[in-house]
Amino acid sequence: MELNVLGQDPVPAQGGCSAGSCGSTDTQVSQLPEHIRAKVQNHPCYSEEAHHYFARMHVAVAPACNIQCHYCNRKYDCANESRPGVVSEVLTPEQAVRKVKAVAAAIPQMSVLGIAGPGDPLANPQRTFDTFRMLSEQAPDIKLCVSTNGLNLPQSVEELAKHNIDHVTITINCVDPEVGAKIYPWIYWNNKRIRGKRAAKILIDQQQKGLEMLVERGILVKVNSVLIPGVNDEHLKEVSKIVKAKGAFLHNVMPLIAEAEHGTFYGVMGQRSPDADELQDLQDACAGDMNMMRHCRQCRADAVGLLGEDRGEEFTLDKIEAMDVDYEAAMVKRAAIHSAILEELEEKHEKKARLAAMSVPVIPSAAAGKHHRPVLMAVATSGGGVINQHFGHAREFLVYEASPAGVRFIGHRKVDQYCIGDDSCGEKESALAGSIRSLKGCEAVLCARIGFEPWSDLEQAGIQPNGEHAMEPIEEAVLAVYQEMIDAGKLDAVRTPMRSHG
Ligand code: CLF
Ligand code: SF4
Repeated sequence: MELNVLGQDPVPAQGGCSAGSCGSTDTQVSQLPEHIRAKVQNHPCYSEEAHHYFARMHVAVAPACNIQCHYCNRKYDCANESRPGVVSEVLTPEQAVRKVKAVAAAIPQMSVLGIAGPGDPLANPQRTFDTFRMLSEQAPDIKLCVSTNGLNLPQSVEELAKHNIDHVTITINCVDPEVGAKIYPWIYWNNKRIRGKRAAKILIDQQQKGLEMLVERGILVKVNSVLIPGVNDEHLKEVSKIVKAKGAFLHNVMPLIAEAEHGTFYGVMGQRSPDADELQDLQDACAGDMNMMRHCRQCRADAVGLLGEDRGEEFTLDKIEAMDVDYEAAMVKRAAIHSAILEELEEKHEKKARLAAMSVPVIPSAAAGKHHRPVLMAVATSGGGVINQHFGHAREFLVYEASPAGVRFIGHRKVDQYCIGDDSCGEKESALAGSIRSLKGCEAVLCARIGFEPWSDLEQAGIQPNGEHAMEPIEEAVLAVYQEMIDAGKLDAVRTPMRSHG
């Protein structure tokens, strides 16, 4: 059977165009200098567009950590890059390499291998760099990526460069030791435990020095920041300015997840997490200064697959042992699939550029000088940049904002999958209610199909279900629905300025 660009069986189109012919807004990537574009165009975290097509995987080879964060409990994965409350199985470097080759052969759109825990990768230099060294020798077509708290970064830059690691994430929650002392109770530095503001200052200095050294070497740096309401929320705007000025490529502000049952300091003390609006407001406020990542899924330290999906269960050690991997053949197939995806994206960029050159308004009424309020819409997709998922099968929805200025990606909302295709789900009703709650603020939900029951519940909640754009590119479908809402007179004309599109 012929595979589509995602290496999946093709899904019959229902009146739309082929997978990936258009996708999410990402004009920035197409405008980057060639050498940077080559680094980000197939990295699912560094390009919002790429995350619809390319997959990443993590290997959990780094158990130790050299600092303590108030949002972390060492029983779980490093919360600087991962969702707290998740425990990943630690692998040896040899097991990790076997796993990467097995996954890369089975999931041809896998483009990046990251080490992000379960502790801090650079606090486990031997295990981390052994893994990178073997991979660069045995799987040279895979991009290597690492995420760190930054304490050991300056002394690791040389080694990172040696292994051709082009992408480094540093978690920077503050640039002021006063703020830092409220986030980090201690660090372990030069064989001593150091506490309070002194500890925070050392950590901040190391992070900033590491950032400068990486930028100097042309390594792309993403900065992660955990948004902790009342602790660093206002302060993160300054963090964003400073890291941008020093050359960071991307800023990823992630919401604090603090649950008492995780046993973290913040969880136990009742520190609250930000809601979706607070997160978006801060991302918008920072966006004036730099590119913001809004599609982070706070993955596990052993995550496998497209962002938002986790196929780790298919690649447990016993299953990998039983797999017969011909990596040379897999590389050939992967190269063909990757270039097919990139060709499609290139066509999409060219089409967008042509329309922009013709000054065609995205919404015709905008040309007539009419203003309409922006609308949030949720989309069910399993990848490929198209609307291709059944409402009841979605574990998350992507949220887009449509306005006369166009469509922009806002973020994602996780939901409990309420329909598993049979009658075994006794929790169906409450899970559906949970899904509807998580779509708060959205006025429409676009999916490939939807049943009668959720349809009427969504309508009652003021969210219009729409299954008419199945297999269509997301952005085009969102714009079409927005236009339909305008035509139906559902959007009041407003004279207030639009929210800025940073
Ligand atoms: Fe992994 Fe991180 Fe590399 Fe991506 S994840 S090490 S940069 S390959 Fe991505 Fe996952 Fe968010 Fe991380 S969605 S948690 S940002
Ligand atoms: Fe936990 Fe990661 Fe912080 Fe270490 S750096 S304490 S593993 S969240």
